Amino acid sequence: MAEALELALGGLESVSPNPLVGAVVARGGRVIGRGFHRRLGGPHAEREALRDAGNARGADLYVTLEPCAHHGKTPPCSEAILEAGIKRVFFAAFDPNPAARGRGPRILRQASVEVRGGLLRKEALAQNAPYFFWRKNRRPWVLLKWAMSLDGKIATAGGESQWITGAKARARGHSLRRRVDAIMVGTETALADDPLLTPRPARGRTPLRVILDRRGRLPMKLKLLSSSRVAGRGRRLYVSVPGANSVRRLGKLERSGVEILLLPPRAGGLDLGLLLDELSKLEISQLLVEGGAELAGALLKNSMGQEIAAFIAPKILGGEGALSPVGGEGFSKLQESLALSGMRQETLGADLLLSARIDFS
Ligand code: AOF
Ligand code: ZN
Repeated sequence: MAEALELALGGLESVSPNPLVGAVVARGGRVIGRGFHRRLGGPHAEREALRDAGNARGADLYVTLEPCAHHGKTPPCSEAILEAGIKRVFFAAFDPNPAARGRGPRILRQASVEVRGGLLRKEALAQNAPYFFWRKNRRPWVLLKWAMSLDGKIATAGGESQWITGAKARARGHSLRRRVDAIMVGTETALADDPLLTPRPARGRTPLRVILDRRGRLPMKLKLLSSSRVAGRGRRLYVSVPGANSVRRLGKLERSGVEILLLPPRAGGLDLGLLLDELSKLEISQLLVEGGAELAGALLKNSMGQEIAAFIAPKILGGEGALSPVGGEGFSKLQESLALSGMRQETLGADLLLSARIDFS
């Protein structure tokens, strides 16, 4: 099962909103087949491992998620397992997908396959934390990313931010973009950076790009709001409130291929909870937030952030007026501050990536 968990990671940049799943076929304690779910819409891990094994009659199957029994984009794994003549199935975690949950194991048991769940369950839950979170809460797992100097600034006092970190760190940022279903920025960041928000180099799919503009302030010449010739392929979603944009402006956005979401107005900012509900309905299970400070502050203050990826450059920017990554009111009491755990570090050239998950129940 440990090997199946390792294999599952092969799908990190290509399966979301599906979970990462790995599978191993073994006979007499020897591995005879390996597989993982490679890409959204592609075969499930079980089928890949069974195909790799060739003849799997009488063998055992280890899989990190319960085998499905439903017809989705692919046929049920339970059928493939029965056809292959697998004798025992070990799986790590139940699948919270209402179309799946418990059905596969039940069907297999009825056909006299021995089925045992819960092997390395904790590890499997941690590996697919975003997937389980989305299924349970019907809100995307929110990963907040920023790049800052060693003294915690995301821009100079003069507003410059390109670039604080080096090429390796920025390439790692693009791999984070590939993992998620959508990437979002607030108004100030869209104005200051005029970002494209596409994973580069481009390979596979382009995540949905979400641009927030409550007051209808963003100029139409921004790359993200321009024609798809400039913005690149892939869906874009412009979020505002009714009345903030003229009908003409909205029409122009639509002609540029931008989709529009108008949320009911709310004092003090966009209704981010409602926005996350809407994104979840669009099958956004993981959302990467790339700034700015105000948006990060609002999300974190309202328990809408689950993970942080902080790139840190060995530079000092200084300046009281220079922004730090999390704005807004903050937490005035230490006791109310957000606690994170599982902090991991990666060295990327001269820079560091620190990532951690926010503790929540
Ligand atoms: C498995 N093995 O490797 C994966 C499973 O649209 P489909 O056909 O790809 O089905 C997607 C759903 O199947 C997904 O939401 C989750 O419930 C389950 N994923 N199941 O048996 C796998 N990736
Ligand atoms: Zn399946």
